[in-house]
Amino acid sequence: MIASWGKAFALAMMLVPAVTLANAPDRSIRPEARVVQPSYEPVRFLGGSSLRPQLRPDLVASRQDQQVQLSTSNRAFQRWIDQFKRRARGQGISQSTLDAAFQGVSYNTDVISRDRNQAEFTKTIWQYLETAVSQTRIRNGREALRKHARVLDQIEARYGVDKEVVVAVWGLESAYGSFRGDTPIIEALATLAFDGRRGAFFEEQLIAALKIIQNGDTDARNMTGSWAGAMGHTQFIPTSYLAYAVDFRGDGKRDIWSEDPTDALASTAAYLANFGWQKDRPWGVEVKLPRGFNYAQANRRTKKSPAQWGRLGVVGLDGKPVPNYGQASILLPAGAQGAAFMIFKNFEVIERYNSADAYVIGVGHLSDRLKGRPAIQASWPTDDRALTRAERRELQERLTRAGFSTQGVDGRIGPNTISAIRAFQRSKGLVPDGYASLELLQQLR
Ligand SMILES: [Ca+2]
Repeated sequence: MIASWGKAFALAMMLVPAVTLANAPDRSIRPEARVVQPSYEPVRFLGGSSLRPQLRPDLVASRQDQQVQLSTSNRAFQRWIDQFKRRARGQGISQSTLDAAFQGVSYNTDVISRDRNQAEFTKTIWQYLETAVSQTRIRNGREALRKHARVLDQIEARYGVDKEVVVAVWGLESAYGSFRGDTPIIEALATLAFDGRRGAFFEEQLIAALKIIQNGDTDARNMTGSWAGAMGHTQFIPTSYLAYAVDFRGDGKRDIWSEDPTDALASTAAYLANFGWQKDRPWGVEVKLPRGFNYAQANRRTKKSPAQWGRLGVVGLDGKPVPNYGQASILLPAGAQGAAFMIFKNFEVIERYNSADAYVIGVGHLSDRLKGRPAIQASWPTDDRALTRAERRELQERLTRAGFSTQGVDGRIGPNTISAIRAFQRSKGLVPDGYASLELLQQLR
């Protein structure tokens, strides 16, 4: 989800389940945002696939071996729960909370197989946006704005976060509440904590989930969500819930699980407000770059006022300098061949929810469409496709061998790889946009 796991999960709201490319638009819980990294920041893959170890040998063995493995796991799991309960009591969870929460909990093989089988193939930004900001999602979002107009206005007034942005998050996280997840959270988190891959993270989430139950906001039976622990209409993970969820009506419960989305939407607004949302300011605007633009400046670390960018020839689609919405950088999510955006402080605020560029653009653009603003105007390089993980590794190996070191081969297109790509592009007289395209890989072959 974010550059480093510690920071990532401390700040992020949620985990993203793998969603396969075969999903029809708008039926996914949320569109897969693990887009091939096109921009100028570390890749911040949602599901952490970049840090994912290979399938364990014991789970790629024959079916029979798997069954043996799983029954062993369940016995070991029950022993782990006993030890975990001692640790939980040390953190203030009562015996009665633990007894109630762990009633009927067993090793959940479905959670593990989902955790292990995240997609190798990723989407390009335009494929992602086709689903994330589809006509259906726009239409349903406008309907949600109408249906919940009163409470959304109240939430906007209290937290100063544009209601269309709150609704856009809702639309991407759960298709406006349609897919909130029905996996029992305690069982899922306990299974993931026991499993050990990112075990410390999931144990922290499990403790947080137990605190939520102990506080009386909900009970274990109602505490459901995604297989990876994200809960409710806007998919809060337990630690984010404890830190940021709100009880909007003051009925004593922060209820993000119920059919009524009020607390979940208010919690989302509170979260975005906490990280400095600037009301009525854009996340970003589509811009035109001048001929001869210095692509090395399309970099998250390079910030200028819209007027300064205007003097360099970077203007809005109307040909005029962009209004002064504050310091901005230029983002090219598909390299020099696709749309260009001037992005502002609110881009960074949405990143606190989920820091994949594609997700932020998806939320931002969906919110624009809900405000009646136009579609993205530029065309995308649709002949291109996203590199697979194997191809990203190959790209790094070949760049490094050609004398453009990527400082390691991990299949993640982070700042070192982007710098190496730019250096290679410059050496070949190509546009140094740092974009990891298939064409670039073919040139290296
Ligand atoms: Ca409430």
